[in-house]
Amino acid sequence: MSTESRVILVTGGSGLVGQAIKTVINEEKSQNNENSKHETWIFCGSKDGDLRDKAQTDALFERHQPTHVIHLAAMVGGLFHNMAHNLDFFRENMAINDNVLNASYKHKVKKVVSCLSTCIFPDKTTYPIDETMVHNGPPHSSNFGYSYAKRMIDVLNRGYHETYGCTFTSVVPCNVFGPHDNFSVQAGHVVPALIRRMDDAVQTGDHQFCVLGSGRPLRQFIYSLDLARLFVWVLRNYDSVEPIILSVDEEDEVPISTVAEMIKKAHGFSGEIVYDTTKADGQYKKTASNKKLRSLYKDFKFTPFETAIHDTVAWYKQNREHARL
Ligand code: NAP
Ligand code: GFB
Repeated sequence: MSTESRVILVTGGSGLVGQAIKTVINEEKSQNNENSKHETWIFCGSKDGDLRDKAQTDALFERHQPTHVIHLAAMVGGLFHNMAHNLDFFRENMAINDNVLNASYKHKVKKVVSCLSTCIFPDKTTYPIDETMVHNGPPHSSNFGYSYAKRMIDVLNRGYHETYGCTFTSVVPCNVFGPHDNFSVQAGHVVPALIRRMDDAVQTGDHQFCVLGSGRPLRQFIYSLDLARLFVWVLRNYDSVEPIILSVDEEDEVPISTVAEMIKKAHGFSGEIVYDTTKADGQYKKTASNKKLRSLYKDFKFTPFETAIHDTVAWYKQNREHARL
């Protein structure tokens, strides 16, 4: 780890992953961690500049003069939000990504770490999925807009590296959840949506709780604070343009029904869980290999899924009034 002073701009810093990185960095600073002594961290949200707009993006970079960028800003949502807004997901994320990477190049940013997702891989594929498979076929139809926009980050990274030698890379998280998530019933991902809807059910004394879809699809889930620690590690230690998957192990994949049962247990909900199979399941599975990560960061310990669910439910109950709904 070098000791030159760094200014790290985190786009999307007000969101689920950005706030987790902020928590991790604050922990490091309180422990007087050697690494963070030379680092100034700036966490931005859309109020600091709408990154769909080129001039506002350039102004943000002019204002902060970052040496490094963690690029999280994006239009983000769960399955149902993607299905309803594929064009917006494509156009907004294409604009944001092109503006942020072009501003990074123009302001001579030494390194950019952007964010893909395991849901952007080809729908028809062999398993486990690995980093070489990003462009090997069309993504699942439910989120083709978001998926193609995210894949273009990888294309832009390779273009800026080939043309200008930029160190622009990307990480590929599996499904993320944790404090500061988007708990919107319509737009949120499955974990925050179930947490919020089951909390409502407890509050109203319902005896039945409806999970959308069959509950059979399989997902790998990473706790936002674990992802944050891995993101900071990538920023400080990983310099390849090739994407790197940041996911729990393949065998930690769980069906949605198990997620619902865990959230039920964390809420102490005594009612019955039923499944509305008239609603979409989305991708059945997107099992990703974390072998590359494990080969580079051998002793990383993931938070046990049940603990992470319990802590996220507790956070939501304590922050219900000002959580994103
Ligand atoms: P999030 O909670 O929805 O946060 C999105 C962030 O992007 C917010 O800070 C938001 O700012 C910002 N943003 C959105 N549109 C913007 C715009 N036009 N200009 C400037 N900022 C804008 O999302 P997240 O879950 O933290 O996702 C962070 C990254 O992880 C994204 O790139 C996402 O694709 C990726 N990812 C997420 C998951 C997951 O399961 N959540 C899985 C894989 C990858 P405001 O708060 O001001 O709106
Ligand atoms: O997190 P999620 O919305 O998105 O999970 P994906 C959807 C799965 O959870 C489907 C079930 O199988 C749904 O049927 N589910 C059950 C629910 N109840 C609910 C509920 O109340 N809300 C939601 N949202 N789902 C996304 C991609 O796929 O993965 C995005 O579309 C993004 O682009 C994200 O990348 C990480 O995991 O299916």
